[in-house]
Amino acid sequence: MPLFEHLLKIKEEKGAGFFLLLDPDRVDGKRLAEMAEAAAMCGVDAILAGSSFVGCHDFDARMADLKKASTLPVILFPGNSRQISRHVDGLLFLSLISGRNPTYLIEEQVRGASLIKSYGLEPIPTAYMLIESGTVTSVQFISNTQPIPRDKTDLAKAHALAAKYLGMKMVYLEAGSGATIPVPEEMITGVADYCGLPVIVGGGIRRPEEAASRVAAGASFIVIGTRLEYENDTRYMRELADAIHCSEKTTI
Ligand code: 1GP
Repeated sequence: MPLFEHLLKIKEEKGAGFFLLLDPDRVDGKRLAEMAEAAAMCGVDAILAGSSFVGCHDFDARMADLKKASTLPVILFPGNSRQISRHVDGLLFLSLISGRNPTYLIEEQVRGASLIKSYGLEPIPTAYMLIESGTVTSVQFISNTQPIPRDKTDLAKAHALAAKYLGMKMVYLEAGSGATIPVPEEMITGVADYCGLPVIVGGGIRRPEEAASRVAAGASFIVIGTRLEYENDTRYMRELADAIHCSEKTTI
């Protein structure tokens, strides 16, 4: 089954999906494999791999090891065109549409497209929107773009609708890795209802209640990285999975 269809099925069957973000720049190889194995037993639905805008030198080999250790789909979440590996199930083909920096709107995509084709990877066109979260995040600093203010739901809605009309398949509302405060529920509801695309929400989500309230607000997928990165806390991973899968949606 194509990756995007598989993700839609998860959303349909469980209400929402849980993506564990693993960043090979921040987690060593042994730990990546351990976490990938644990994830499958703890209710995680897919692994997102990548994210740092820097990129480690042996990225491809790290992805191969990660894929070998995982029974879950491994989805690339590339920070740039150098973070493309053949050893994955597909990728979020991101465009940073909240910003006005052509490098992350289209240039990196042009650089990576032919490699994606030659590897036969499934790209999922995804509108990546950075949302203000209390501090300057790495994405904001490296991309040199302004996040959408957290109280400007209308602006987020307009960006998401434009993305839909451009043919994008998903929206990613990103507060930034390690964000002080996650994306507000009101914005998630506004965007999900208005554009009707599946909404991925990530950045600064640490507690099961925070994940559950984002699902209740209309998120289709929750991304959690930092909170699970440094400890081998499988019980907590399971609690987060339960919160994401059991939440009642209040909107869509
Ligand atoms: C970052 O949305 C992801 O790109 C996850 O953020 O590391 O804060 O969980 P955290």
